Amino acid sequence: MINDKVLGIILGGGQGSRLYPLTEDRSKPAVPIAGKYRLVDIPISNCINSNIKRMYVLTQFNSASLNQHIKNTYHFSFFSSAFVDVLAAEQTIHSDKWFQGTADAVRQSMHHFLQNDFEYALILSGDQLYQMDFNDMIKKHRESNAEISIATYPVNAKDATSFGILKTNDENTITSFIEKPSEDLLPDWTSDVSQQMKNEGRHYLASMGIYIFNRDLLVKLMTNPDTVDFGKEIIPQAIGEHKTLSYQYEGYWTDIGNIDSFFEANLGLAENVPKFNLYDEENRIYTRARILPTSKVSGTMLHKAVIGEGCIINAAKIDTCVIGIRSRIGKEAVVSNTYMMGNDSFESLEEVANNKIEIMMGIGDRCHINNCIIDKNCRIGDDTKINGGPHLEDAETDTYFIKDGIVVIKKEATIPKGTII
Ligand code: ADQ
Ligand code: ADP
Repeated sequence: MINDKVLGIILGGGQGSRLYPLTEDRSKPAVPIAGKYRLVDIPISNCINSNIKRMYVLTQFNSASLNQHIKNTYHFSFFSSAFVDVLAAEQTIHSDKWFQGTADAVRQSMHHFLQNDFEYALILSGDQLYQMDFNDMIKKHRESNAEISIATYPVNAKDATSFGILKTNDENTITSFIEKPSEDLLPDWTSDVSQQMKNEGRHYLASMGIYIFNRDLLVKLMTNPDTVDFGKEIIPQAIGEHKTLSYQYEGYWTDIGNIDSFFEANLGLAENVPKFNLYDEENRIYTRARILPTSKVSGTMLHKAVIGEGCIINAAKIDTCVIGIRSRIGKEAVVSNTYMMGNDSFESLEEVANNKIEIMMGIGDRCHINNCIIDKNCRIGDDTKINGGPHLEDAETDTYFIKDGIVVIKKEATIPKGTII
């Protein structure tokens, strides 16, 4: 019953510049992951699995594809109070500005939230891969009479500089917080973590950017328009003033806010036992049911391959890849360490002939592709060789983008036959 008291608020993304070019013409929550899902399906599914069924997704862009995805995916009973609503930054009489930061996004949308009956606001990031039952966190929040709770995760020194880092007392009350500390400050910010965490070198307690706020406190904290960000202002200012609890989480959790981590998290799904479990029937990840045919594979050596529905694959070899829905891969192609997002539609052979399409959607014959993200609806001509890796410098053209050695083929791009990258 407790979850009738909780409203989910999903921070769908600012400009999404760290995921560029995947966010070039779609909003961040709509970025496709794991071959058939979108980023926003993760926090929404976590809420549904925790029985929290009233949610807002805050986004900077009013993207048609995001609205369509949410409208077509999350149908609740006519008699239920459940909903998933997208709130895009909008001009109002009070504000003509885009969301200036995470707290500003919440502030500008507050009038929508307050139309609902709730006691706790559960604020979530939209770019993380994890499965978490929020009920336990809410229970601990209530039992300890906290006003704010922050989910926390032990990280190592290398990662600590990209997160909010905090310290707690023996009752798990947060006593201090610093947003993204520089390396030289780190020695002051270690915590007494479990032996296993120590063994893994994870001495720092990071904020997961997952917050519970008591409704009245959130309303109060949102009155100052000069505080625009949770990590930079709201949280550090609230510590000490309002009881703020650390809820330590030790399951799998990863931030997928940049190309490198996005790539790694997707390919991680191809491991023998992936850290993120898509096969847990109790905690399903929901997405749009597309009613696609099964995939067809011929003459391909498959090793660590995750393959979506509706694919037609004639490649020679696929190794450590996530191949998204409706993908087509031509004969004798070798594809490794690649996340191919798939296509929005099928192209029939008649269509190709009638429209004189020279390069079909998908990967052509005899291509060699390694260390690559291929966005949707790309056409990669026969005999193309793309070999990503640390030997490549960061670069950008009309059709591709190289970041940290990963080659990202842009959405709808056509790569001419025989191209070498
Ligand atoms: P960051 O992830 O760096 O740190 P931020 O970029 O503010 O923080 O993003 C938090 C979430 O809000 C992301 O999902 C992002 O897409 C979304 N977001 C950002 N700006 C937005 C806007 N204007 N409108 C809507 N959504 C927006 C935060 C905390 C750290 C914590 C990490 C954990 O500040 O303390 O350690 O999250 O990942
Ligand atoms: P997804 O399967 O990734 O959820 P959709 O099926 O919703 O994607 O389609 C994504 C986009 O592709 C939408 O803008 C949709 O209108 C478009 N689309 C879908 N099917 C076709 C088609 N057969 N021909 C052209 N565009 C299509």
